[in-house]
Amino acid sequence: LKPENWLAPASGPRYLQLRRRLDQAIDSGLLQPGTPLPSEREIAALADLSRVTVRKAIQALADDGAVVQRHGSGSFVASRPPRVEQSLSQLTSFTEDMSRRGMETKALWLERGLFLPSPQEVVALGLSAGDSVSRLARLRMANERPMAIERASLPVDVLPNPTLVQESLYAALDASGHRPVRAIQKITAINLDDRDADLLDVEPHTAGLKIERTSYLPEGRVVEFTRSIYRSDAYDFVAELRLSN
Ligand code: 16G
Repeated sequence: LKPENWLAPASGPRYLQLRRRLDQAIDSGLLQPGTPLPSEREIAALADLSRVTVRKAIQALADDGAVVQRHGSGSFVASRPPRVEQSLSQLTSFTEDMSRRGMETKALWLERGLFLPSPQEVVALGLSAGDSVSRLARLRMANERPMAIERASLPVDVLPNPTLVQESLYAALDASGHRPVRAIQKITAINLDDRDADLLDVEPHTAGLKIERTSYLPEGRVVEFTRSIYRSDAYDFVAELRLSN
């Protein structure tokens, strides 16, 4: 472990700078899960910081779960849950994706019912004056870990009773013969606001992935307009590209 790899200058309080550097060293694999951190004394000497500052940085990493402190034997890089590799070429549901990986899904409902549509929903779903909209907002979890916040809007005739959706929206749409067959998805990088960061159990202002999915029925009508926020530390989105001729 060469100090020049992880002790570049930065701004802010010194213990936070050090914490960020160590975090980056962990993220990049320079410090591997399960391996010990250098001792407080070594880090203090390498980084030219006081031991109090180093202790504060390590404590902050421990509070985040990035390192584990073992009494008498120092601090170790915590093991991280594996990232999910999600294909962008298949129109699947969260429940299907997670169960295929043998992961347990859970939903925490944030909103579920019929509402007056926002102008954005009117446009996205092609609603007429006076139409209501069926809304489902959920925090989605896999193996007890929050993965994404999803806010789905659907035309009422497609989903007249959102409160009847148990866990999987697509299972409900399957059952009523409204399963989408095509979707357009847009991914945008964002910084999480305090509320979403709290729900996803990450630091405020962490990077997140905003994903908008508009799904269509075979006859071309929009069946779903969903705005999701996915954890950027939990997902890799993968698409297969082919040479077009
Ligand atoms: C996925 C979709 C979401 C869809 C949901 C249905 C993305 C970004 N979003 O999470 O649009 O509503 O699956 O899942 O992939 P469910 O059937 O488990 O409710």
